[in-house]
Amino acid sequence: MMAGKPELSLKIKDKAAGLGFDLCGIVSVRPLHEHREEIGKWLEKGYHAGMTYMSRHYEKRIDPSLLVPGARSLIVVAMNYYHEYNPEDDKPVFSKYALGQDYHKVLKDRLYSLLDFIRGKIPGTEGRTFVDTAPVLEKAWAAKAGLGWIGRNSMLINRDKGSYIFLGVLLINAPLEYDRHSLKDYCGSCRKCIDACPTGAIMENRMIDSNKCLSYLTIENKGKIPQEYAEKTGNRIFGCDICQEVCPWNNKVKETTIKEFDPLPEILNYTTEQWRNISEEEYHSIFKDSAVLRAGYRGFMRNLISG
Ligand code: B12
Ligand code: SF4
Ligand code: SF4
Repeated sequence: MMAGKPELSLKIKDKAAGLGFDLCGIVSVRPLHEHREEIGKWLEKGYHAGMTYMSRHYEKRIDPSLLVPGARSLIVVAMNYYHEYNPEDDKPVFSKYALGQDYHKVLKDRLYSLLDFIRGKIPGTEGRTFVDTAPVLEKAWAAKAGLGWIGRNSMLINRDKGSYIFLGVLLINAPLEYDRHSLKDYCGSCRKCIDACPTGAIMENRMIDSNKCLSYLTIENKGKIPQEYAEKTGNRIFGCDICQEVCPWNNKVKETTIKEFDPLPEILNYTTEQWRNISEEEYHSIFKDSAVLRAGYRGFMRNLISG
């Protein structure tokens, strides 16, 4: 007998937990008209910097049913990637999300398993998985699904898990029982992230000016890093975690148990000098399964000499 909707939603959440996801929420699909104006302004003002792909598929970003015809339910998951990582002075700093294997694949593989599980319960279910790269407002959906709130640093933060969590979305054409949450903000009067950001990239509306953000400048940006920002990178060579490091909600978070996120030995052991001497071939071999490939060899080398 097919499970009823509330029972099925619970089973999906259990399955998600069994697959290694720390959080899972389910909401019904609808256009996010309330974010239309803000996204428009963000793009108009050029806060997406050189990420031209951000300005494409504007309508799809607002309305996920344009991504999966007949989409009814949106399942949002989060996975902890936190590792204690305090490299010594002679080593460069990678942001924590890039210490292990590429999260896109790690999350997507598990989301496909979740989709298979749902198909076993509701035969014929059509669905798509999204992790990072598609026009889906992952943080806004995660907040709506009750996974946390959007902090002043623009990150989705959960009271137990903090913000070192990846987000992923599974969009399906079957109806489910949905979570209902009131949206609460737990930043209070804190402004630590805004004060700590070395480049002033965090705006008052909880959005980021990518032109100033060291994460953008060291990863997505293909050109030179403007001198005024290059000076602020210090020995950070791939991404930036400063606005998460200072956040009190990350003080007590536990390390991830996902094996694929174990730091690469080279990241833990190579000195800045050693990194400066790697060939393009070595770069591709070390980072073959890593998100660090996103910077490209030239970008990676540029980051090593900036600062
Ligand atoms: C573009 C992008 C970037 C850009 C721009 C950052 C930004 N904040 O927009 C750059 C390159 C700078 C970047 C950096 C980083 N990123 Co990034 N990035 C994205 C991406 C692909 C799109 C985000 C986006 O649409 N931005 C455009 C603006 C318009 O949207 P927005 O900030 O999401 O704002 C909306 C919400 O905040 C919402 N909102 C605002 N207030 C409120 C209030 C309420 C109540 C609600 C419901 C909603 C809401 O409305 C806004 C739109 O109107 C997402 C993946 C995805 N597809 O969503 C990952 C994503 C946001 N990034 C992620 C990560 C890990 C990072 C870094 C930590 C990486 C690093 N260590 O270097 C940094 C963090 C920088 C920071 N403080 O935000 C994770 C964040 C996980 C989390 N816990 O939040 C995501 C979700 C990827 C993933 N799948 O896990 N990123
Ligand atoms: S990631 Fe770094 S540069 Fe970007 S907003 Fe946070 S602290 Fe500022
Ligand atoms: S540092 Fe403070 S203001 Fe910033 S996100 Fe964390 S709690 Fe919110």
